[in-house]
Amino acid sequence: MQHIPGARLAPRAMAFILAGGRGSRLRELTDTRAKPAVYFGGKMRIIDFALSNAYNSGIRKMAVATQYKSHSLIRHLQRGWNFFRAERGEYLDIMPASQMVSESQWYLGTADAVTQNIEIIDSYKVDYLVILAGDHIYKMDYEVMLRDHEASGADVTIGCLTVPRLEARAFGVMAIDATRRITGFLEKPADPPAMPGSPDKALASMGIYVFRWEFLRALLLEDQGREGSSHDFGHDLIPRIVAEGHAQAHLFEESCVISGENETIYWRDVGTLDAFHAANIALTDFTPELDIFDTRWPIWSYGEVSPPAKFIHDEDGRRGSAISSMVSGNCIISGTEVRESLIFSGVRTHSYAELFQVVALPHSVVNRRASLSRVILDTHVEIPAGLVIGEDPEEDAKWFRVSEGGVTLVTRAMIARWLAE
Ligand code: ADQ
Ligand code: ADP
Repeated sequence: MQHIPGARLAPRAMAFILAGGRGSRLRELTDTRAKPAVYFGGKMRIIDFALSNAYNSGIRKMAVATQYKSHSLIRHLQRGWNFFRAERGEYLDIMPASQMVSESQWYLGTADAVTQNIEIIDSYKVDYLVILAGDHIYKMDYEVMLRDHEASGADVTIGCLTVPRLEARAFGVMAIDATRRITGFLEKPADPPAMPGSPDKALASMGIYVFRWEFLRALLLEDQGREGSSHDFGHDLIPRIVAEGHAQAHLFEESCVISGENETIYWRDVGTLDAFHAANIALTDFTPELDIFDTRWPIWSYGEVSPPAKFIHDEDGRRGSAISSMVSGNCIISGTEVRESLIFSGVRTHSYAELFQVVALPHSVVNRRASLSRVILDTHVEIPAGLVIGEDPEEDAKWFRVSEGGVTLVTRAMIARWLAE
């Protein structure tokens, strides 16, 4: 396609969202659903952030590669992301592993998830592929990154951000020169190299890659036949481009969307129970670092049609209240004191119950006189009357999942075991 200088690049790009990984550090929260399908922020799921970023950036062709426990994720995409119109050139394709290639049932690695769908991507006639992970919380304008890619003429442009050096063990870590060309790349190094002049910091890959499709296509076909390759971007393709071609770093601060008054550069991998709990509860702060009320960069999701949240006195006149909290629709808070908590839709709480820093996922129920502190309730969990969680971690750990940071996750299966004893 002829390129007009200054014209937007996002309409010529496809976003390919990798949503097949398990996210095992979220423990039982990902027993029944993939990490991108895990709920976040009162109404959304984690994948809504990557999809909304792509949509708000002007990208109208998207593919979501699914694999591990994909039912909940696929159902969410079908309900919430069904507004794309093929006649306007808009597509959102769900690409389960693997209907296309006969020899392997599953996607072998992240690059293989793209390779197995080459023909579908070809059919959309796009010039760029923006590869994203479906499991991070952030707001970013990929148009800025696409322009950066075009300007440098690199083979690949990698989104990156500065992280504490020791945390970088979980990431691809890179060294760059003054022109931001990547001169070294190590996938999940045990001893991450520091940034020059900042011994405690490292430059980490966000797992966001921009390629020209023609270039990536050839690279994938070459990698497919390569012996010893795990067909993974971080392990195989990126190190090879850094060594043999031109890989360029794109700094997150260049394209991070900051529109709320108190917003800062915000990116979270809510990959552990502690990180998940903290990031959700932080939304109830007086001035949260992440503004989900931002209408200039809305986070699209599936919103069910439901009655508003209701707060009621019980028959003894005890007030149902929620302070420094967020409460979704279809909730009934009856005679319960809720503080610093995030309550998803369809939750019911009853008299004399107390909730402090609770993340209550949809349709969970808290019965009378239960007291919960720093707890995550999975969907449809029913907390029995009088149960106290969060006061005695040793006792809690006998039945529930207590994290390193002292957050307790409660699932339906755990309550069933507790009731059976
Ligand atoms: P990881 O965080 O380890 O490293 P990885 O397991 O490669 O991420 O998963 C990336 C994304 O792909 C996730 O969204 C995951 O759900 C999905 N995924 C994993 N396996 C898949 C498969 N077989 N099919 C489809 N989807 C799959 C990567 C990079 C690092 C970088 C971090 C940033 O390798 O260099 O620093 O992401 O988080
Ligand atoms: P969601 O994550 O979409 O809210 P649920 O929490 O209700 O969905 O369930 C998560 C996943 O587990 C879904 O794919 C659902 O179909 C599946 N699931 C729910 N309950 C059961 C069950 N009792 N046995 C098997 N699978 C279940």
